[in-house]
Amino acid sequence: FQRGHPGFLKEKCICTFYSWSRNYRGNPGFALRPYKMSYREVKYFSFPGELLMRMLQMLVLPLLISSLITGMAALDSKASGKMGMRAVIYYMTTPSLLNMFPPNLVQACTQQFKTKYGNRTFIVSVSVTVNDTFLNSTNGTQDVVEVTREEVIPVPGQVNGVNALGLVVFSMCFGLIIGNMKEQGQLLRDFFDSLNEAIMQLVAIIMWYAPVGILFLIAGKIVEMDDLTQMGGQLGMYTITVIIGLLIHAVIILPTLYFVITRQNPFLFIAGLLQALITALGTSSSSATLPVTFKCLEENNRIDKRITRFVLPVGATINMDGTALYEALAAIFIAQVNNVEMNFGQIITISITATAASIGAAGIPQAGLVTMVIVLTSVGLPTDDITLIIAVDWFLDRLRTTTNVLGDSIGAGIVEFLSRHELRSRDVEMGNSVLEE
Ligand code: DAS
Repeated sequence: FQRGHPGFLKEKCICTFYSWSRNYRGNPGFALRPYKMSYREVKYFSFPGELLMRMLQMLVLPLLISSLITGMAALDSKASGKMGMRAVIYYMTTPSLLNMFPPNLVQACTQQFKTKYGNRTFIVSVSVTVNDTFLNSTNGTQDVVEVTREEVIPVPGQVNGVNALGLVVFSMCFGLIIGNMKEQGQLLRDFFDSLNEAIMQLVAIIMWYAPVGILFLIAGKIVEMDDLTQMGGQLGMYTITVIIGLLIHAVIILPTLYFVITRQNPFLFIAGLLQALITALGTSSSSATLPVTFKCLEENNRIDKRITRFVLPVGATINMDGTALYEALAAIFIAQVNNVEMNFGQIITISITATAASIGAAGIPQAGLVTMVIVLTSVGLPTDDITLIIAVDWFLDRLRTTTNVLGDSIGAGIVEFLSRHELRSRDVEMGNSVLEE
């Protein structure tokens, strides 16, 4: 770009940032050649972000097991039954609330996506940290790499290769059992309590590094993007529609629900979650953010540990409001692309299946893309049109994950408020038993 061209500054910043590269061909004028990072440089650049992802991911399974077991063990079956019912009702209502309006939102905001890409696959800048597929860049033009969904998107419902949902169910049952074993279960209860405490200490240490990791995670993605203007133009309206939907949920629906039930300031509550929301934005994984969500709720918002240890692991696995909205919007968008008119019944089907599909999505990057196949199939839409939206998914995944984490946290606040009587009576019982001893 010549001096004065709006892209000059951006191009100059990018090239200055990578000026050590052999591809930099500065010339006496101000024109700077665009720099294409090689695979190796993308790998090095994304390392600091990948390090944070791996550190958080290594904690997810031990934290999920220890927190659920200690949480369930701390409750008697009566209290956990009522609390569980409240949590499940919350999990079912929030995504349905959210999915009441996508059709109008899509009709209002998204213009018809006329130019279909045809059979060509996309120039997809897949994050190197997600898998080792990369783009061959030669002299500024890019050979399109055939990227199949299996390569790009991990297996649904799994965290670190383990079936998270199965682990959640096992931990809840095991926790309930040892919670009702009285003296016999005391050793196990103490063990899992200590394990949970130790993991939370580890989280506190990792959080010192988080700002650096999150910076590189997001910057690494932006740097890899080939042409923001190209993607923005074609999918801009769709992206704006999803962002508006997520914002309505995060800024209006959830805070209103929290205020109506607890009569407390929802934005003060959300302010205590900032670190967790930023981590969700950086990692695009509810599970990887789980340790930070625990820390924010228990330390900043003073939520009872017996609630967080029960609500958060289950919520991070099955309560995904952002994903439910995203899948509903994406399905309606793909219908528009194919000029398929959706009748009211089909739109309700999309909303219901999107809510159900979000339950099956795991809290890992781009899990929502996999379960979206369920939504598209339910209304007979072509599932391979997912590639139409995959190019912006790296960005929207971050936003919907942040909404998911916010939904889980607001749920913990609401369930704690509604369970305050059980918790208090449990404390009195514990107090009395200590006095008796
Ligand atoms: N990234 C998922 C999560 O962690 C959400 C999604 O893929 O839809 O919540």
